[in-house]
Parts: sequence; C-alpha cells; structure tokens
Amino acid sequence: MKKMSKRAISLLLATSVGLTASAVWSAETLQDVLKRRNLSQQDLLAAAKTYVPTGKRDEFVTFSSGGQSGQVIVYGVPSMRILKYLAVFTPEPWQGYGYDENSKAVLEQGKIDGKTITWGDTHHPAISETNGEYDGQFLFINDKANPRLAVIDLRDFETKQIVVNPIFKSEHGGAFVSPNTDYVIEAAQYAAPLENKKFYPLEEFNDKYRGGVTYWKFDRKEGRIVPKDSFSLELPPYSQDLSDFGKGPSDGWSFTNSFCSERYVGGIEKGRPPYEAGCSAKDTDYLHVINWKKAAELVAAGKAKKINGHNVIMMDTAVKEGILFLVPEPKSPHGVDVTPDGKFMIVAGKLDTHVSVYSFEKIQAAIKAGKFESKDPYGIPVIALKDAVHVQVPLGLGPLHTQYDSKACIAYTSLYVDSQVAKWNYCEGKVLDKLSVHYNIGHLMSMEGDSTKPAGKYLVALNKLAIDRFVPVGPLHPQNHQLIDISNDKMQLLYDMPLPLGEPHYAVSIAASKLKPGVRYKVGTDSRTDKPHPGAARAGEERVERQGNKVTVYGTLIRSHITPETIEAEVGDEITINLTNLERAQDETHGFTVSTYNVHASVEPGKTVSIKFKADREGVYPYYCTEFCSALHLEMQGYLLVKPKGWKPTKTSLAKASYTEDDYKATLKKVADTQAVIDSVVGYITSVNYKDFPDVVAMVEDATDQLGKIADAKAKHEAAAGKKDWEQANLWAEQVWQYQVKAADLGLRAKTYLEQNGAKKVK
Ligand code: K7E
Ligand code: CUA
Repeated sequence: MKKMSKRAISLLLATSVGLTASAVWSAETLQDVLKRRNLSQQDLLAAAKTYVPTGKRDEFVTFSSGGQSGQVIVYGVPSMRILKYLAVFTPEPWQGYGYDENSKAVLEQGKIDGKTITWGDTHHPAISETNGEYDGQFLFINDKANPRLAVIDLRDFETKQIVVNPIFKSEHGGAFVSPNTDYVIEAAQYAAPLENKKFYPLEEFNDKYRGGVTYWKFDRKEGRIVPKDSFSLELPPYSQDLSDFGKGPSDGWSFTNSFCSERYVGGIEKGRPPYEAGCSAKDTDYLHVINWKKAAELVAAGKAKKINGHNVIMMDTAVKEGILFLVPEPKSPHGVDVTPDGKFMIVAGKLDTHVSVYSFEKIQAAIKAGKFESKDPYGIPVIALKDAVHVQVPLGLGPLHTQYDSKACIAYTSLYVDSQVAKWNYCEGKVLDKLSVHYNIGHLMSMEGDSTKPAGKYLVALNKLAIDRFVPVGPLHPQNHQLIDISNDKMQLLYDMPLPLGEPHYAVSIAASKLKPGVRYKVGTDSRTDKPHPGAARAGEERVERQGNKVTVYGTLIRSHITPETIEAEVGDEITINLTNLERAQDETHGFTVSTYNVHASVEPGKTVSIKFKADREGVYPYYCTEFCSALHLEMQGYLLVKPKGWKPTKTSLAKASYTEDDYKATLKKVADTQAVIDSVVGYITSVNYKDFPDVVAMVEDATDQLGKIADAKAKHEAAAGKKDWEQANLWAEQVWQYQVKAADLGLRAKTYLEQNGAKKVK
C-alpha cells in the first residue's frame, strides 16, 4: 500500500494524526562497524563517495545498453542504483510493451522482410546534443543483430520509433549524433550485398559485398527520424566498426574505423584458416574520413542512387566529389573517439599496444595538398599515416575505447588484455596513471564524455562476464560496471555493480539536472505517437460499441474502479479495449489485464492504451488493475463474459446482500466524519498559494473530480432510503465515502507537498 494512502485511511478511520517516526540510532560507532565488517579506511572513503543517503538523488543518470536484452538500463551515478529498464526492441510486460496495441505498433516498425523481430542486440546509446552538449531530450540506440535504430523520448522515457536500415544486414557502428543531432550515424559491420534478398557467393565478396555508413536525418521537433531524408555512403567491405562525428573545427566530418580490411572470408570447414587469422594478417586497417555535410548536399543535388528506395552515394561518386578518404590505422582497431575540442580523433589498435592520435588539421592539409600515398582497391585516396598522426602512445595491451575528462587533453582508454584503465595526456602523448579494473573491460564511460564539455568526476568501466566477483549465480555471469573516481590525479576504484541484463557494451551519462521528464500525459494521449488516441474517453463517455463481431470498449480507469465493470461478448468476437487513465496525480498508474488472453497495459496518468484480442473461448475471464494504485486496488476489477453463440439468460437478477437501516446510518456517520477531515484539508490548501504548484493543482483537480461525483451517488442513496431499500441505500452511501476517501487522500498528499515545499499563506 502506498504511504500516503495508508496515512489518509488511518486518519479517516481513527481521525487521529499519524505518528512521526522517531529516529533510532544504533549504539555502534563507525569504528565498531569497520571492525565488524572488516572494512578499511579506503573502503570507508569509497563508500562515502558513492553513498547517496535515503531521500537524496544522484548527480548523474546513466543510460546503458542492455545488450542482448534489447533494452536500455537506466542507473544513477555515483550510487549505481538501477532506476529503470527501458523497453526498446524486446517486449517488456511491466510497461505493457508488446502487450498493448500502441507499443506493438512501435515494435511492428522494426519488422524486417515482413517478420516481427522480438529481440535486439543493443550496443551504443547516444544522447541528443545541442551545440555539442547533451540536452537530455532524446536517446538513440542501435540493434547490431538486426540493423535497426530506435528513438527514445526522454520526456517520458518511452520508445517512439524504430527504423530498419534499408541496405545493411547488421549495424554495429551507431548510434552517434552530430553536434546538433540533425543526423544519427550507424555503420554496418558485416559486409553484404546492399540490395535486399540478393545472393552472391563469397567468391564475389570483393565485388558484390559492401559495407557502408548511414546518416539518419532526425527531425527534432517531431522527435522522429525521417527515412526519406536520410542517406548512406557505399563503402568497401572492410568491417566498418564504430564512428564518431566531428565537432568544432571538424564539424561537418565524420570518422569510421574498420577492421578486416583484408576482406578475408573464412572457411574453416573447407580447411582454410579461420576469420581471426585472415582478418588480422595485415599491419593496418583503415580509418574512413567522410565529409558528411557535403555528402548531404550531393544527395540534395540528386547525386545519390536509390537502393531499396534509399539514397546511397556510391563509392565512385564519393571519390570523384572528394568526400571520402582513408587513413591507415594500426592492427584491428576498435572505436574512434573525437576529442571534445574536435581537433583529434583517437583510435586504438586491439592487437597493438599503441593508440593513435590523428590530427584533423593534418588530415585536412593532406587533402588540400592532394597528398596521398596510394589508393585502395576501390580507388579511394589513402593519406599516409605519418601525414595524419599527431602522436602515437604506447598504453598497454589490447587498447579499445577512449573517453575524455573535463580537464584539457586528458583521456582514459580501456586496456582489454591488461584489464586496466590508462589515464593519459593526448596532447603530449604521456601516460599519467593506470588502474587495474576487475576483468575483461570493454568500453569505459566518463560523465558527458561524448560531448564538447565532459563533466569529469566519474568514470565507469564496463567489464564483461564478472567471474569470481559476486555471489555465484550459475554459469552465466552478471556483468560488472565499476565506478571510478577521476576527480584527483590518481584514479580510485569505488564500487562494483553487477548488471544482470545482457552484455551492456556502451553507456552514456548525463547530469540529472538536464533531464526534465513529465509525470503525466494530456488526458487521452497515445504515448507512442504523442497524438490524441482515437479510443480515448472522458468520465461519463464510457461505452461499449458493437459492429458485427467487433466489440469496442471505451473505458476509463480511476481510483478504484474500471468502467465498465462487465464486458459481454460472444465467442469469436474481436475485442478491443481502450482505456484512459483519468488521473492527474503522478503516482496513479493503473495496469490492466484480462485473464489468459496475453494482454497487458500500463496506463500512466492521462494515457490512453488499447489492447486487442479474439475472445476465442467461451467462459468467464476476470480483468483487473495490475498496479497497486490505492487502498481498494484489489477491488479494481471486472469480468469479461464470453457467452456461447445464441445464449439466452434464465435468471435475471443478481444475488442481494442483506443490509439494515442501522448499516445505512452507520455509513452516513462515517461520511459526515470524513467530510470534516476534507473540509479542514481544503481549508488549509486554499489558505496558501497552492496554485503556484502545478503538481498540487493536478492533485486538487483529481480530488475535485472525485468530490464532483458525490452528488449523484448521494441522490441515489437518498432515493433508495426513501423506498427503504437499505441495500441500495447503504451501497450508494458507501460509494459516497469511496469518493471522499480518494479526495481526502489526494488532499492530504497535496497538503504534505505544500508544507514540504514552502507554501505561503495568501491574504
Ligand atoms: Cu562491444 Cu562498442 Cu559493440 Cu567495444 S563494442 S567492447
Ligand atoms: Cu488501479 Cu490498482
């Protein structure tokens, strides 16, 4: 039961003020606890740096990929407390995602070749940016396995759109956003023919298989990607890896690294050496340097070819127009990260001990001078490594990904083989500090680390498959996100957080103060389209419509009843139930399900959701609210009655309970006592400036709604009493009390809110 409801009820029933919990402090001292729990001073310091006291909030919010769960994990930093899992590519029952029609429509956008795909391999989330800084409006995430990209609106943390890449068969190198989020980039990993459903043998790999990068056009006002304004570049079959957009001086350019530029195609079963040998034979792969602004202009000028209906700039056009260049990069690189000032791009070679710091200025000078060392087999000009590199720094074994500090020139790179993080200076090429992390580090992530203004303070090491770390839970291990303090010269490891959901490859963190999610929808909103829902109903508009064998319910949810409370159907009917949550108070989410029909909806305040199914079996199917919304939540119920064809009733009245006049009088007394409480609360609220508090205004509106229903119920109990129908009289009087309880609950919450938020007396 919710705290305030409980308090409201106890107030109403006992008409006594609830006790304030008195703090009881343990007699143990800090020293006692350190000793008893075998903790060091260092542990204590780490605990003090991560502990967020009860009632307090985290400074940063992290959005982590949920890996193969196809979701996004949201947690706070520094506490590492998990806040939410966002449903993206995979059905998620709590949020009704994939169990109601509106969210199903989003999942359906992700169909490929007519096939519904109910999972995703998420890798790289990206937060929308304005002038290169995180703005907290949108989140994007890719699906590597099925080449898709999803848009999540951070106003309600819901997935709004999934787009399918029209020319790739995999998509690893995304999502990364341009400094004003006008484009979101994704790169293919596994080269394949760009035409859909086209077969070419591996013998034709070099000629017919292609890689590429896609630039998805994002319409910020609509909050949606616009496929028709998006485009791709055809690239050689080089296993394009991650990408990054330029910024500042390099704005207008993007960078995509690659591996397996050997174009090796394996064949272990034919006695050929495996991929891993063939793909790492050469000493260098290629960094792709692309002028995307000019590419967008070429598309606008009609220089793109349509493949599967999508704009693609072919390699020969890109070369001719001078928008595509290559630079060698050492051995099997992974990731490319543009520095916050946009002057350098950092690439690490997994099989090399070095990271290479490329200078944008040098690359531009080489391009201007037409100074190329060669061309690749596809005619793309190759800039010599020495003409592009600012510095190469030996960091350790297996360098992977790089992130940036708030301090100039400071970077952090993960060392996979060494299981370490290296802190270094990329301007001077100096290693400053190294910290051993748990095991198998992949990405690492600093606060706002992809933006032009990294916030420093903390770094998270994303370690894979945490063996020997946590209480064992079977052969599949959790992952381990380790929190590191980077505010001082030496890094300090603070905390290990097991992540029990997929392999989170990458994460992004934003200052919590930049997130401004809403708490309710405008009544009747389809949250997945952000438009009015055609199935919405307001109080009093509830109805059931039948057309042929289609039964459509326009229902509402409000504490603590579902309208309608019975739905009658015939076997074989197609049933659509639209439900609008009429509440405005922010914690009044109702859930809805019908027994055995595999449907579920989460209906937050103001939202309208539809569920749909075929009543394919006759019988009696309870439906109910699945979220503990109020004291009488368990009573928030109803029946779907699925009758056999041609069924006729034989009994026409419901069984009656016996109530007396005394029962009725007792109920009236309860009603009068409750009204006194309501009057005092209303007296307080109206004595202060409650209108200055939108949350309170919403609660007052909800309470007024509830009180507004009393007149009707009162007329009914009085009419029944006049006819000495004590059953009806008592039950309608009870219903008056129900409305009062809900109004009083809201009123008391509003009062507490006002008291805690410094409301001032008016007049
Ligand atoms: Cu796992 Cu960024 Cu997909 Cu590296 S990626 S570790
Ligand atoms: Cu509504 Cu429980």
